[in-house]
Amino acid sequence: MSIKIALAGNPNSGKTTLFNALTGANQFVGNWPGVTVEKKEGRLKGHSDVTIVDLPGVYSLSPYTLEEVVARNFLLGETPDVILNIIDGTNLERNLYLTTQLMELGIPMLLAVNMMDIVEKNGDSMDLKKLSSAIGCPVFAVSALKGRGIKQAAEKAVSLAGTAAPKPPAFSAQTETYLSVIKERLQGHVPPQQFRFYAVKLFERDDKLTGNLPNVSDIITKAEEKTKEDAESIITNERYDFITSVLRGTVKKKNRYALSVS
Ligand code: BGO
Repeated sequence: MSIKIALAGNPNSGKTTLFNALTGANQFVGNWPGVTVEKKEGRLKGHSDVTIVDLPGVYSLSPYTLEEVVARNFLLGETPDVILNIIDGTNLERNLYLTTQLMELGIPMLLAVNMMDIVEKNGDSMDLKKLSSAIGCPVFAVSALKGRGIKQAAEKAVSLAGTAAPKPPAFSAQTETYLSVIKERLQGHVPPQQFRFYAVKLFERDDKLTGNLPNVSDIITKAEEKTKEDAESIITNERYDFITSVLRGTVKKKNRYALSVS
């Protein structure tokens, strides 16, 4: 059985370094269908049946850049077996924003927290067990540059194929109520494992993806009137609230005056 692993992460998270270390010379370069964005695939060293697809580096899965559209079309249309999400350990808060969206795709996933050599050099520490249980997927400390932890992370990624996907991030009860009404309307329109992703996208008025899906403007209007915020901001705030709760007690910075998260 062949396994496809999607490598996803922010620009500058170390994605290229990790991809090169995991695949070595076994790489094929092309273009994503219909666009001039470079597509790189490679065979995982020691596994002739495992392909790693290097997604464009993105901060979000919104419809605003070509890279984001390419990344999400692949994740939704090709449904890889596993997502290997690389995040920069020196900037967890910003990097986890993409993670909250990857968690909604219904695909097994793991996190590789990269740049751990810098984190350690700075004297900072993080409780990866806590991070793993808060996110609901395996977490590995790695240094792509030094080759530390990457083999273990890749082997774990292979073993996750066919297992359960993480639960999506929990939003406030009010927002969850809106999303569950939208999910009801999505029955029969998209695969069940993608209900959550599409429900959020419909709520955000992301019509690049949702043009032919049921109308939910009544729910959006209700939510916006109640919160006095636009729907897209409601979701962004929910994501940052989730990230704040995930990071609480997870990260210890040596210089407490530089603390962004405690
Ligand atoms: C330069 N540790 C450290 N210390 N650095 C890392 C690690 C790690 O674990 N992983 C990656 N880097 P990309 P994207 C650079 O290129 O893989 C470094 O965008 C430089 N270049 O070496 O390209 C990596 O694919 C000059 O750094 O990321 C690279 O996700 C001076 O992080 C950068 C200093 O990695 C981005 C760094 C000319």
